[in-house]
Amino acid sequence: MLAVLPEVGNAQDAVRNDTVVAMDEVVVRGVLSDQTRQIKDFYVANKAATTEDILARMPEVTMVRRGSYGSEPLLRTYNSGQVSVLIDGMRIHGACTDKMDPVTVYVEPQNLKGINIQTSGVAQVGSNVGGTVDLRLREPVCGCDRSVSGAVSSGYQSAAGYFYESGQLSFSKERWAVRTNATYRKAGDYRAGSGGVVANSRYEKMNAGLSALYKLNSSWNAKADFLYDDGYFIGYPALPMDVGYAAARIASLSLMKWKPEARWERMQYKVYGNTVYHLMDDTHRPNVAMHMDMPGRSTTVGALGEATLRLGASRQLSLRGDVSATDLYASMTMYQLGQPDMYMLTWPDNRTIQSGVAATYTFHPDTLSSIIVSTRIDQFSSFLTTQDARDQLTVLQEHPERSVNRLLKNLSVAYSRDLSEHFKTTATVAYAERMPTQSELYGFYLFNAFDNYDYIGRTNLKTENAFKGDMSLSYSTSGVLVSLTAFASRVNNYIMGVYEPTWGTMTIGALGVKRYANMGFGNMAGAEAAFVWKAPRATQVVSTFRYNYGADDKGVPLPLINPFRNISSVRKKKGKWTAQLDAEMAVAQDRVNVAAREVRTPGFFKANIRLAYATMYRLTAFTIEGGCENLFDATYREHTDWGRIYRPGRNIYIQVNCSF
Ligand SMILES: [Cu+2]
Repeated sequence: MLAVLPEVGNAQDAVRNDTVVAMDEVVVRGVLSDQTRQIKDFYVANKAATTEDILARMPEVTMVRRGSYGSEPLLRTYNSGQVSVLIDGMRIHGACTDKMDPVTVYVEPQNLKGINIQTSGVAQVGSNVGGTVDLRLREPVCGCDRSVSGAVSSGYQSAAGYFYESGQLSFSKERWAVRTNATYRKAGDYRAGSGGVVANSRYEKMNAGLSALYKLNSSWNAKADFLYDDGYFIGYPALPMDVGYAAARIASLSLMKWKPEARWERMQYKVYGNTVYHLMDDTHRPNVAMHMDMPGRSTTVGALGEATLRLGASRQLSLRGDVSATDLYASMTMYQLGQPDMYMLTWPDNRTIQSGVAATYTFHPDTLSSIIVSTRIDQFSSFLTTQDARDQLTVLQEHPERSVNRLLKNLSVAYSRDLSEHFKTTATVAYAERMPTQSELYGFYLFNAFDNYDYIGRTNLKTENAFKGDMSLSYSTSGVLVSLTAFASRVNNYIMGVYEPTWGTMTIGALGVKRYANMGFGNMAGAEAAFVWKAPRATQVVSTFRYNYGADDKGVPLPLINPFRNISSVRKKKGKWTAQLDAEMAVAQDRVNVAAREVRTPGFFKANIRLAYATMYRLTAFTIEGGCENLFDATYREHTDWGRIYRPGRNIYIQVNCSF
């Protein structure tokens, strides 16, 4: 909702209330492009920020934290099964049954062109009830002044003894361009606010990307992308296990057309494949009753086509078609002294085949207003692929051999109107459906450390659907942007774990077994506001607010809903110096879900101070930045942090960047 920034050729995003955070020198169009840069500085607080740090500052995003790395992004009040996270429009599925590897860990800010968040209306890229996070990959650029350019960064942070190193190198010719980058992060166990060290919170990872572009003619480009990500040890203090090794390989080939004056203005065809491997590790934990091996793998292949058709000065049609197939598997082997090893499939081998078509029609009934009608239909088919998997699920379910087929229907209408030169309003109504997740369908004794229950899937779940509405009002001048959005939705056939008192647990210490079932409905509502001010004397002010509310059909609060929260930044530039002061606060969350064993979270206040110095020597730019996060060493946690583990305390950082 924050910045309403149409990307080139993507005008419907402008009205649909979406956020596009531009990561760098992105070509943006529209009256708010000035505010973009301010907002970009606000989101990317320091150069070592991870993709999840950037997401955490966006008002519509809630991060579920289980360790220092691998936080799971949720949108507004929706849980992860209700939200789609994509990389450049590609589907990719984590390989961890415990959600340790949200897709956002595989993309570094260095790989990113922008983050596209869609919260209202129907997502063109996939059926879901909660919205979409699409991580747009950066593209190499042809015809640059300098044929070779690059950057190196190095940094240190005190709270976790953390090192950050990254490098980027680009080649640019008239017809072709190549971009490569690599990032290495290594953090020790961090120190919490005015307290001790949080054991098993360290991590180490390596990410690399290669992207090559070839100009076929004046309007068509061919592009190849490859992303490589390896995590060697990633600690999850809120979970009983850590990650020993995690690997993702993501590849795609695209053909893209961009011809502004043509009838078929924009086209893209893409084929892609990705695989994620995940291996959990309990060897660093003391007093483990029974050691376990828990590997998982996901493999996805897919293809997509997109086109934007200009139907005259005021009408436009965007079309998308996509297909994908995802194979998932995860198992658990338990080693108990003096007894035979016990092996079971936690995600019995399964395949999900998806195909969908989407269309968005934009038109302007008059010069002041626009209407966008979006629709998407998806066909899903999930089934078990091995006899072992079918044999295992026979224990629980009546017809494990049958495939689960669902036809998902989505429709939204958005109306937007300029009320005056500076005021603009948008209203959206939508109906959306989603496919149950593979854990909800096939999960077999998946231990959930949040409520301490083992979870079991069910293949005859009904399709979850939502009626959604939102309204926003924005005021913008050359120096000020104020926006306010309010939203409400009802989710029917809400999928949740329900306690099965007669079933025995598998995990030692688990309180019982819950099985996924459709509840009646959930009611959700909330509001977000943003204030951006280009103040005199090179000073900028950005402040964002959000409030979320969720309750089930009996009025019981839904779990993992953050309370009222505000983040504000003041930034001032003088000559080569930039100084920034951040304040983050949240009120206490008293609305908790007792069945999910949630407890009250106290409110907190946190301040950060940042200083940067930038200079040029010949053609090389140097930046030194430093600062102190959590200046007053506050002991705090957010409501969606698992395990009541406190966040890092005072953290002094320094970062040196050099680009040529
Ligand atoms: Cu895991």
